[in-house]
Amino acid sequence: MDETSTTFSNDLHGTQDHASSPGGGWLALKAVEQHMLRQRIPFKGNQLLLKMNKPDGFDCPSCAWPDPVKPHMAEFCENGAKAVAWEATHKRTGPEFFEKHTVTELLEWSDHALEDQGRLTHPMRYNAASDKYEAVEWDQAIAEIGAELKAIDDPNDVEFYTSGRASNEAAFMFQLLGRLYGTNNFPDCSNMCHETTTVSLPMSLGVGKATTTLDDFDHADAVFIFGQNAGTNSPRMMGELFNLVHRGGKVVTFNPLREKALVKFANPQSPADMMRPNGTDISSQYYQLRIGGDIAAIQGMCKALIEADDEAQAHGEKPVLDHEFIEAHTHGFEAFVDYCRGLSWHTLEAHSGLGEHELRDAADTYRRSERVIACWGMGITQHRYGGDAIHQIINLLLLRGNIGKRGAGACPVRGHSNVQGDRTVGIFHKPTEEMLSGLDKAFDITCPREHGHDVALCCEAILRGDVKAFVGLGGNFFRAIADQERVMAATLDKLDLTVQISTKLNRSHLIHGKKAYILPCLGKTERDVKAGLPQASTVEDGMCMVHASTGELEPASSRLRSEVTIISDIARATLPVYPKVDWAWMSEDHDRIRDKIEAVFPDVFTNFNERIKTPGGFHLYNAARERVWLTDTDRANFLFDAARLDSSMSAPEATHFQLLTTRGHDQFNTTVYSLDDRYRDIYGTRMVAMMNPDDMAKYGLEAGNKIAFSTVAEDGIARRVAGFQVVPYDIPSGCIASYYPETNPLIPIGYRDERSNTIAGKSVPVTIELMDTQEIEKQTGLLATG
Ligand SMILES: Nc1nc2c(c(=O)[nH]1)N[C@H]1C(S)=C(S)[C@@H](COP(=O)(O)OP(=O)(O)OC[C@H]3O[C@@H](n4cnc5c(=O)[nH]c(N)nc54)[C@H](O)[C@@H]3O)O[C@H]1N2
Ligand SMILES: Nc1nc2c(c(=O)[nH]1)N[C@H]1C(S)=C(S)[C@@H](COP(=O)(O)OP(=O)(O)OC[C@H]3O[C@@H](n4cnc5c(=O)[nH]c(N)nc54)[C@H](O)[C@@H]3O)O[C@H]1N2
Ligand SMILES: [Mo]
Repeated sequence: MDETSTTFSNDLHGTQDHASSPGGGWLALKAVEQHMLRQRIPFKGNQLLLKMNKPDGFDCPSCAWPDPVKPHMAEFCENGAKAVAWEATHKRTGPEFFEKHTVTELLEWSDHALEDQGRLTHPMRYNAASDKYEAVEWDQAIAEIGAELKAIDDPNDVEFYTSGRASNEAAFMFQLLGRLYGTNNFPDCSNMCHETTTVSLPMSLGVGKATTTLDDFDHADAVFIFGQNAGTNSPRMMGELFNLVHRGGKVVTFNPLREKALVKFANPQSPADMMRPNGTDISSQYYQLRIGGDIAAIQGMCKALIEADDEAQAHGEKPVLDHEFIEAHTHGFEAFVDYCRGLSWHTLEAHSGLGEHELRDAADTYRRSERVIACWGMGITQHRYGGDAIHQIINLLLLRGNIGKRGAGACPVRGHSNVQGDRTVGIFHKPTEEMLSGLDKAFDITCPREHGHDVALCCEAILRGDVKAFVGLGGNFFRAIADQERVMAATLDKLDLTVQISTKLNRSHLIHGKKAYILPCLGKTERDVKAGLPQASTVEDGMCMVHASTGELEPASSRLRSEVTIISDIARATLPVYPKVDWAWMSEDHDRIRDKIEAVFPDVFTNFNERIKTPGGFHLYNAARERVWLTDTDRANFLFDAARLDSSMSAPEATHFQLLTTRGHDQFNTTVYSLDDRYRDIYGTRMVAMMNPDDMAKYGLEAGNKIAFSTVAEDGIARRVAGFQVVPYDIPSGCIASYYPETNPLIPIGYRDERSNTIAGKSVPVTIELMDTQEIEKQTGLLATG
């Protein structure tokens, strides 16, 4: 069931229609229509998309980009529409499906094939004798799960995983379940994503979230984008960039790949733009730096600005740096300036892969722009020195007072639609004492104090054999993690219990424990009626706006339960009675859960139920935005750790490549909608290695050759994945790009941002080898029968 026939339309010279077209445009509308039809949903006159991201509708289940306060007629994007269609599909994965296929057989299926079976409809229980999942009644499943969990002696042997689609209400109930069970083991998809930001941004600014709101994008003069592919992963951001460019603002992009929509974009929401064959030029400057070259690139810009400021001062001209802001609000400026002066252009060029003149040009655009926003994504966070790169981004912003002024700020672009909210309401393996005592007081309980596991620590515990049970609230843990094959092998049939609360079948259901359950739940688009009343849930977007989301659609099956109900049912079957924790009462009415959230976090969620009635919701206080600095120095910190930065800039080994693992245009994380990546002109397969043509020539490779990657790791463990077709691509020499999650077995679990443990999936050191005919034939044969 994997991709056996592959075709390439990759064309570096842009002779193809698709290759030469801008991002967005008519092709985006066509893609939405095709995708909906494939999911057997009529496109014409569809009301579904009109309800998306509207005050009275549902929040898009795709990314965390905020909704505008005054939405367009249809406030959706191509990939948001795909995410909705994928959930609203008319296909079903019921008991008849599981009856036909053993788990061993399904393990050979591709990620796309598994999820494409459609929505899960029944609770399922694994039967080891038949090696199949079989339908089970809800009550039975819940009672058995409760009995299993109760039988485990040490609560720290259980992992409670959250993926970022869970609503605030579901996440709050889930952390309460875990903590009353007795653990702070809350591995969270954020640990593979923006944990780097959550940990390192507060060191600079005292907050771990965006200091911008959408309004700032309307007032910015320039947006600098580091390692974030907006056209695919937060396409509604393209609307902001589009407007900015039409106002005369600048977009400056740093990315090893020329991501199509950041080069040119035709805005499907703008009729005039749709009539222009080439769309709008988005980035005025596009810097294809080396993988991991951001630290050097940003320091080069800072150095250029400091030099320009010296010169301006010497000539009695207006200073380049905002000395008033620096004086009043920052700490560490002098030391940082000295450090930058000491850096050699030679090193900065070698490491960034960019020339001094390019970095000076970029710095020039920065200084000419009064108000600058810096955005970053996984191209920054998923590195060993990801946190250090974030510190450099903030240093750059601080030099000209670009924090806490309208039109400027730090904008980490978060991923999952509610990944930020889940953390705010308590999904955290290192909870603060303040939060725990809030919980203790609100519920008259005693929460465990010992810190728990994040994703990396959870994987290590599984590898050591120290985990007995895994409970997943959404997501596809075993496919999204690093060192996937090793962790899967240590899980399959070895854990006592795995429970997955999910909407669709995925690989994590197949990596089952001795006892295993799949519990099917409602999606965001679906009506959630409790005690006769439709329930709204809430989410917090990537710019700290909290708002309600109400599902519209008839549920995919009458048996589905809401996440909140499932968690409450498991809690009742597992935990002793706590007089002040009435699970059933809370789960019947989300207002009651929100009242409890407010009781635990009174300053953050003051008048919670009242405030979500405002269309568009409310903004959570962000101290740095107000120039209040909750840092160790009570100021915004210029940060550089010279020794760490030095090692981050050690010369790249000539003998190996840096591999970046990224998302294609037809995927949402491990959910693969199709094998095409229209924005990179790759069709029909995801098993590709995008390589620099000079590197190909050096290694005697031709387009279409099949190669294997092997990780260069110090731990002596062999990690190899084979079957990637070479595609000549516009990427710096020494760098290769390929897709996530196909490459995840290559990433050692110890390979992560050092402060936050975030998976370093953007710079995996690999060697490559040409596959021999025998191995190719064997693999093709396997896939054909799979
Ligand atoms: N349609 C869709 N939307 C999504 C998702 C999805 O899978 N599909 N996923 C959601 C989630 S959870 C997240 S976290 C976000 C992810 O959204 P992004 O942050 O955009 O994630 P990626 O696609 O992994 O990679 C980002 C970019 O980083 C670049 N890059 C790689 N290495 C480097 C580097 O060293 N330096 C620089 N400057 N750039 C580099 C890559 O070329 C790529 O363009 O999107 C969210 N939205
Ligand atoms: N190599 C590499 N690895 C990476 C990354 C990378 O860039 N490179 N990115 C990392 C990042 S940023 C992230 S966020 C993680 C993602 O890791 P996860 O969040 O664990 O993975 P997803 O693929 O988003 O999860 C998809 C599954 O979620 C379930 N689902 C969908 N909607 C719902 C819902 O409403 N409720 C419930 N209960 N379940 C639902 C479906 O069953 C679906 O199969 O992966 C990380 N892994
Ligand atoms: Mo993410």
